[in-house]
Amino acid sequence: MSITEDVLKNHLVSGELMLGSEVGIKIDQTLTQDATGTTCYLEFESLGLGGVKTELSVSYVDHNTIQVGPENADDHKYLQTMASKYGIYYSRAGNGICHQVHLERFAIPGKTLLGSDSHTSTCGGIGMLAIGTGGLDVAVAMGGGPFYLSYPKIVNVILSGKFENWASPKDAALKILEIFGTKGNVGTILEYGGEGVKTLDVPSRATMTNMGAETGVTTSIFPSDEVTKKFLRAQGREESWRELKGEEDGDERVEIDLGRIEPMAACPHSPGNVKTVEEIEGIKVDQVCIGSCTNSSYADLMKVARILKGRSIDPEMSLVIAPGSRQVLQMLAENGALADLIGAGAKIQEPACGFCIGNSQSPKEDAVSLRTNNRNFEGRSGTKSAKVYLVSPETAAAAAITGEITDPRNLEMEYPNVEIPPRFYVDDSMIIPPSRDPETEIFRGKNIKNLPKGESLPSAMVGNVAIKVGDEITTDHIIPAGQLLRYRSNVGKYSKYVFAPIDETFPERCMENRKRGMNSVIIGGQSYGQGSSREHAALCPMYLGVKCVIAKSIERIHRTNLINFGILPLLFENWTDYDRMEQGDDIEIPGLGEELRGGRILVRDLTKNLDFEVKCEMSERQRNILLAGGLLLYLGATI
Ligand code: MIC
Ligand code: SF4
Repeated sequence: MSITEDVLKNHLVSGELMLGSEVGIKIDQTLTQDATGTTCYLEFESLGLGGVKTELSVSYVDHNTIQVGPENADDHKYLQTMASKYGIYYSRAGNGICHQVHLERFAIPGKTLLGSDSHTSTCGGIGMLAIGTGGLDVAVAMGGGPFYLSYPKIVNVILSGKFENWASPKDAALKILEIFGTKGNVGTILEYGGEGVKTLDVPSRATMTNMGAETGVTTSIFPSDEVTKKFLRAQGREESWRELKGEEDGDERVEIDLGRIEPMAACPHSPGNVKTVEEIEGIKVDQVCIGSCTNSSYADLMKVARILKGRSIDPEMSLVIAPGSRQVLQMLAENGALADLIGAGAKIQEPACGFCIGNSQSPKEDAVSLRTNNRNFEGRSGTKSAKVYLVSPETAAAAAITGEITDPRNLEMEYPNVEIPPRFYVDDSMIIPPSRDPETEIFRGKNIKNLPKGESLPSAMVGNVAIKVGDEITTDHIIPAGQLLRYRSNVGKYSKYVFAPIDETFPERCMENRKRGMNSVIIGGQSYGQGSSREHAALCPMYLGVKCVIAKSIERIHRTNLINFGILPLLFENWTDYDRMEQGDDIEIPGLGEELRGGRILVRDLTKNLDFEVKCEMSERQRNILLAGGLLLYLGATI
């Protein structure tokens, strides 16, 4: 059996272990972060589920820590009181990025983890089946409900050899992106194996499973071996270790020789736009940002500190460093590496998502910014004209010194090899255990508004195409984060920004459609909804009256979010129908009852006088959710 099959089998609640069939699995642990958390906990409350029923649930505060105005801090207080009352651990702002902290302090090989963040897959590095999804699915799992997924295709990624100096796990993650691309991988799990695995410590493995999210796979998982045991021991958690090894007999196989990996970069504006650093050397760089849940571990930042020690950054450079956790920052402070970073001219940020989500450190107009994070979608940095390249910490540090994209092999210094310490600095005092006191009063700031209510699906529908977009539209296009993150708890206000980076007039058109008694429809290209797990990319369109998305393909998490909020996800059977449709077309879907069962339904473009079929393959459960008007109504929530 493969590791994936083993873990799925041990957690199976419903369904058959057969490629493509919908299986329900028991969730052992959940995590939320504050930007998706407030909505998730509002949903949890509306479901009236009482306390959490998982083995462990943690609420992290790591995204909205800028706190300009009271909204963020009010949300934190809401999260803290919710956590205390319902049995959830609360990791305070300043304790670090959810994925990094979870890996350090809570992740357990062989267990399942569901998180309201797409990079929950990070804990796959320790051998967890760790899956990112929308907040509503996490709310249900916290209440003890199963999580449903399509039984995955398993791709064995067999690693051999070991990295040459200056090649790193980030470069391997980018190699994976070069091989798999950012689309067409829905319903797949990457399972790592081979002799090369032994050469990678747990944080290195986690960098690779983290960025697996960018390929669109369900998750990625590593075996749990002696290296895993060593990491857990160093975290003072050896008792959580268990061995996990698989048969390496999945549905497909890809072989990678780590010894042949070179320094790589994802060029603007997609993580899939991969080149070798050598190919782009010499481009002038204005900003370097080191951190994020991909590359902010102790070893990552120690390497950077060793490269920068005794040197100064380029005079025109802005260098920003955000450690992944308080553990990392504390260790850098204690061993003096922090002084080396500061001495070289780095701006040290708190351990949080920070620049990665674009809520701070936006570069200047037209800047070239080199970052160690995982996404470089246009405008995500907060500066639309900026060109963001994703690189390893080593390549980032090299550019900070030279002021241009530099292959770190050309630095003419000895490679700063950093081993996992025998003992990490452990202090969990920023993680508050729950009181489970039912009398706890929940704090609700003025910015927390009630969740919008869905509507049940009509048996036939008329609608208007409010927007037609191209391929690879990300959730950052659908509902941007950055400065707008403060409105995550206020759907009415946040909805004014749906599709803002593409077309600011979209919400107005939806409102006009509503006045005409029309539903709104979105037409999408390939890989619609890639990127984040933010359910606001479905919730806000629902609020505006969007009832249906017809696309060439839709990414996994976003598709689930659409269904959870009662929006029909339909796929073009014939892609030429996409070409024929236009924004402004009125459409009719004459049959939405029994027809949904057949896997195909008829769409009529009334403006173009065109009839065509679309695919609507879904499980009976998903169909019932849609008919009910979304998962909350299906589960009888009080909204
Ligand atoms: C991201 O990296 O885009 C985020 C912000 O972490 C999101 C979650 C969110 O939008 O709050 C994610 O990856 O799911
Ligand atoms: Fe935070 Fe960036 Fe990781 Fe998302 S990708 S969880 S914003 S650090």
